[in-house]
Amino acid sequence: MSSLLIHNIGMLVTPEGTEARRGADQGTLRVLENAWVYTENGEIISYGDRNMPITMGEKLDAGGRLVTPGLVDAHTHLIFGGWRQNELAMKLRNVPYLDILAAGGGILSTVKATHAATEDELAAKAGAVLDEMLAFGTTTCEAKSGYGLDKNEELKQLKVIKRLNKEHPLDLVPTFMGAHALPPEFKENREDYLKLLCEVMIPAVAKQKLAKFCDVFCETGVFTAEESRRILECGRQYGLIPKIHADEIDAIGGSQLAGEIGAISAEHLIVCPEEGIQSMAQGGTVACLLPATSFYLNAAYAPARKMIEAGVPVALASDFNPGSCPCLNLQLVMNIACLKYRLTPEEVLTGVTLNAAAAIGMADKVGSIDRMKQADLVIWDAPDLNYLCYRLGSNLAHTVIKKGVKYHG
Ligand code: IZC
Ligand code: ZN
Repeated sequence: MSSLLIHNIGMLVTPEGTEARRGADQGTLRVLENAWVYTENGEIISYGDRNMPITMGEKLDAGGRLVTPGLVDAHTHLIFGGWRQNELAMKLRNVPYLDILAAGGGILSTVKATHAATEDELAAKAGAVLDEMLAFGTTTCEAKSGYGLDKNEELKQLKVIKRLNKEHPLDLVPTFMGAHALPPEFKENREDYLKLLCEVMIPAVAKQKLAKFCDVFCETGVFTAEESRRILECGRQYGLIPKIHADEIDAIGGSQLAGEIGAISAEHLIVCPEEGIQSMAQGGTVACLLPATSFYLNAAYAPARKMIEAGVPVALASDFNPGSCPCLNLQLVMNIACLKYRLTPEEVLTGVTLNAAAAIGMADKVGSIDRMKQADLVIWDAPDLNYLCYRLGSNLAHTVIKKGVKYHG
């Protein structure tokens, strides 16, 4: 048995429970001063501010620092070949994201670079990204395919996710996103690609148990709301839980659809209309917001406050990808969520921990400091949560603990 007692915690801050927190509950945290956490075999056994257990196992002095749950990144496009730094000059000339895509660049250029890469190359590259994520305090991460757009190429990406989940300390949760763009060769026959998705790719992914979720880019020039419905319903028949990229650039019905079909989460929601918010509130959908993408696209910010007021649980994620957000730093996401969404530090912490875990079906295992959950914790170079959300641009993660094992400390 291995055990770890973290003591001399100046402030322990965490949301509580195994479900997404909405409304006023999103901003209600448990706060303990002069606290400790005791873990055994990678699980949280107990914590408190009194009656610290006497143990012969390993001890870690937190030095009076802040401790929170490990951060959960609920939305990443982790596996890809190449980068897209060549798009920066176009962005600076105000060429829109969807125009770059329509001209065969954007996602489609990453598709080419991903096809050209071997599984080993993709794993080495994404593994280095995961190392960096862990150093910034992320202990669980969702990862999408979607740069294959072809059965074997999509399976290749998902196999890399499966392999990294075994090899790397971070937990990875896989999402199939074959509906990320329409391959150019299907431009004149969209129906054939929809059939390929529903009749070939989704069944193959499900058979090999390579994904937990199915995601669609519901956007002008990509997939319509009706096409998205069809793909997500098909995925569900094969056991893949629906997720959707909705209202990122244009509101074409994605958020309404998310609530109607009971999607576990809807992502982006930059231009989410009132009806979309209501639909998500009714459908129990988590709004997974990506503030660093708004920053990077010089776009508007999702109406996060309205969502919280309407009882929609808000999660916050990086959207790490080579185009619209080449940033994996959830601390920066927390800063932007405070400053631009006007969320409180308490609401933000719930957004990057428990609600993010709920958005990827992991709220029973991670996302809070609760008994029997995984011992995923971060000791921050910060005295309290306000300080963590206030400092900008430094990595404040002091020690990152994943399943009771210490990293970067
Ligand atoms: O590669 O541009 N929005 N998909 C939808 C992305 C951004 C990733 C990309
Ligand atoms: Zn995305």
